[in-house]
Amino acid sequence: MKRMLSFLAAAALLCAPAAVPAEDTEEIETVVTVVSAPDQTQAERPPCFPDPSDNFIQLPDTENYALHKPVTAGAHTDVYVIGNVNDGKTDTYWESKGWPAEATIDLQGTFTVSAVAVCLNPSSIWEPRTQEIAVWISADGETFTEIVPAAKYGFDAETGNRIRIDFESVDAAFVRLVFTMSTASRTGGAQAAEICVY
Ligand SMILES: [Ca+2]
Repeated sequence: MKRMLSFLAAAALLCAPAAVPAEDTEEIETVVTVVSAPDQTQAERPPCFPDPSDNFIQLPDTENYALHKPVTAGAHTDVYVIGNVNDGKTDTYWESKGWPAEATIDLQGTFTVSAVAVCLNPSSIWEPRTQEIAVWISADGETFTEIVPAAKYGFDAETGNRIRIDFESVDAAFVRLVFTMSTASRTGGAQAAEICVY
């Protein structure tokens, strides 16, 4: 019993808050140092980290004559209407229903053009694929002339999921891209997030 009492006494001592003599407490001054950070308006990358966009197919930095212009095509799949193809956003796209798939852009004026670009969503969830494309032009929207015969172009997120077709400068009021094939597994038609004309 005596042993039990001493054990309880020891336990009570251990659990009791330590008494701090009043004269030992002293206010500790809080020191705050404010360090101003340099202004940063965009993400910065250390030079030793490669920028994935360094591998992207470069597009002309001149005006894209196709942007927001009237565009027509045949049947489309689901909600993927042709108007998505020149709204300036790579997260909206056109998907044709079947082949061949023609997208005709009315440039609303005659322009000297020398390149077109076809872009998909740059995200790597878009599987690499090959699409076969020809380029036609017209002065009046009725008579079209083929200026670049059908050829196969590889789309890959590694290179920006876009392709560029350059050709001899020519005056055009309408530009038509004719898609005749795609190797993408989950589509029965052409796909393009943006068609650009330079
Ligand atoms: Ca788009």
